[in-house]
Amino acid sequence: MKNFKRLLVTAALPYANGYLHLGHIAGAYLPADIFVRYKKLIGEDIIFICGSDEHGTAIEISAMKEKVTPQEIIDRFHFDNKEAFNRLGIRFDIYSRTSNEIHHKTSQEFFLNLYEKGLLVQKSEKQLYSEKDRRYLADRFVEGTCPVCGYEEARGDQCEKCGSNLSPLELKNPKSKISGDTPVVKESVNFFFPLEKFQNELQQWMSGKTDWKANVKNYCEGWFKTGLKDRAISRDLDWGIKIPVDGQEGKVIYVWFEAPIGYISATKELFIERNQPEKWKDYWCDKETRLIHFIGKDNIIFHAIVFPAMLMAHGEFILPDNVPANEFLNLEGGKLSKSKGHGALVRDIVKEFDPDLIRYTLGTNLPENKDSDFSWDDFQAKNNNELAAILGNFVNRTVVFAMNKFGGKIPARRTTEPAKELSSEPDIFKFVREHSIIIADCYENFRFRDAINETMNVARAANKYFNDSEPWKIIKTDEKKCEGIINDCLELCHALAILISPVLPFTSERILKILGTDSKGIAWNKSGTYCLKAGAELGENEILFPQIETLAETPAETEKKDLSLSETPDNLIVIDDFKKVFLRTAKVTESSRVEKSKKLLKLKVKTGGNVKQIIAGIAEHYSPEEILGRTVIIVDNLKPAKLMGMESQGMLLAAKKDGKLRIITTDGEFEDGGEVS
Ligand code: B3M
Ligand code: ZN
Repeated sequence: MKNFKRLLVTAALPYANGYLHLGHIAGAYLPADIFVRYKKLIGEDIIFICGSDEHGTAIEISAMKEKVTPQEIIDRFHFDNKEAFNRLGIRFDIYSRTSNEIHHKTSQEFFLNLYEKGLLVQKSEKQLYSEKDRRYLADRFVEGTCPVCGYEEARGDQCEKCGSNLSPLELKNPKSKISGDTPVVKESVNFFFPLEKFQNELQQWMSGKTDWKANVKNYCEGWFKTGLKDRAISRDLDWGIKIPVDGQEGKVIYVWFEAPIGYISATKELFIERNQPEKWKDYWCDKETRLIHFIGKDNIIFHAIVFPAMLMAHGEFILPDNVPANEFLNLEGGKLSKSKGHGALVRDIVKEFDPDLIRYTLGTNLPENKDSDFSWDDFQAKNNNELAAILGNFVNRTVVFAMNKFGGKIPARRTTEPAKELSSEPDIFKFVREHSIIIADCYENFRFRDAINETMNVARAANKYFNDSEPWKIIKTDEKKCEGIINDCLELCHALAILISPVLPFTSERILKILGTDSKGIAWNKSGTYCLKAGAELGENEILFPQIETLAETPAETEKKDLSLSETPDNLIVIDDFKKVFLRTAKVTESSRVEKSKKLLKLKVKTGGNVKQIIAGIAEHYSPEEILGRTVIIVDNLKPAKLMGMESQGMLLAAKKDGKLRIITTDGEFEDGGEVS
């Protein structure tokens, strides 16, 4: 790949007429933020641009519905969304707004540039006009009957019932959404951008983009196949950016023409704030700048085709180097469940969960190549089984050991001059350095899910190093050696703080604080090297990821969660961990269905002299009779849990065969109460 001098990263400008939800975050903003944070850590020159998209009919309609001005709407959502991003740790260099004067000016100059080159054509088109409202009724200002399915409340741009794309003129019985008036057809002259003219140049340019994601390329190829058509770029509206040409009163620039220009305006604004008013040109006009647009898939056409064509037409600006668009995130199988009291809105969720848990849960579920699913249960599973069990556990056990045995100070290294005796470092340091390269490669190629998994593998390896080194034993015989081990482990905490920081920036800061240091001067290539000062005081310890108890309310939900909790956590364990689990043979002495549950059976099992109650999620695979009298294997020391109000004191071992759950039985072989190891 070409070497660039600097990077310009943009994330789609959210419309300031609604609150951000998790789908938005997973589509564009989280991957962009992770990428930018990683690039900053490797020391690249990068700026990250975003802001509110504050024009368009959707905003005018919201204002009308609430009987307030569009300005009130955009102010409300601009500041709310800005705050939501902030709470999630999504750190733009600037979060601007397209209502700013600088953007109006920049867009008008852009428009004029094309106009003066004679590139914009004026065409007369039929439009709906309301005499009563004294205005043309663009897109969503009209409602009527869908010509395809007959739905009576179809919008002028789309039928929400059957999904057909429509134009206002196609609606039967059209009505103004403002007054209910029946509009008439009138001619209106609008400006068109000659997209058709740019098809060849666009196709040629895109054929060089061999590293683009397949989903983006395929989508564009579909458009090329059908053939690009010229697009109207003016609208008969009040709210928006005025057309900078005489005789255009009552018209504004189409929102999708000016919104991407917002990236340029916001960059100008950023450098005015930084007192370098000319510097924006380095980012937009120099071929040595790499421009990347992070967006969701519904915006591909505008970022990979229309805006590049506009930039080609203008001629003074660079074109995007990549447009790594994501697919959609489905929430709870497509439905946005508000019934549980948790909406999918960021503003609500950040009140309830650690922002890093949100980032991690979304990050491991990013819809990178296809739509992905997200459920509320994921929060619990990702927190308890991964963040707490692997990462939190490693940091905590290391720090607690250092607190208890070495007086809260960083103990001495295994050699006095490790730099000169690199071979004295344990193998895991090399593993960490190698992994930092693997993870970096994932980030460079927009494979964020893989990057996160590889990062967690480093935490898994760190736990294994702790276990294998057995510091709790070594301390009894060789204190010096033990100091070296704990010093290594603290360095591994430091390395992890670096490697996780693009994904878990808040946790990274917290780990560094626990280690008695901070993020000043951290860099990607420091992970897997010795960074801490022996003898320095540690900070205060804290539990990074407290356990999350089941969030369930309804029986169906309780059941679903309890079943999901019995899944194997995705982490490696060592033999000592396994030894903590007491497995025993048990005989099923009573068995019945649980009322109102399709999945649960209530069992009594005998293990030697003991009788236990187990609520098992096997009713879809076994009748109560089938299981009665069998000798099974149970987890005997499981903390009791309540399932649908009944205590369950253990768990049966089972395996899947052809999609069916089969209980592991030892019928006839063993008595009940036998220890399994
Ligand atoms: N506001 C659409 C959206 O939020 C639009 C993006 C503009 S990016 C220049 O999905
Ligand atoms: Zn329809």
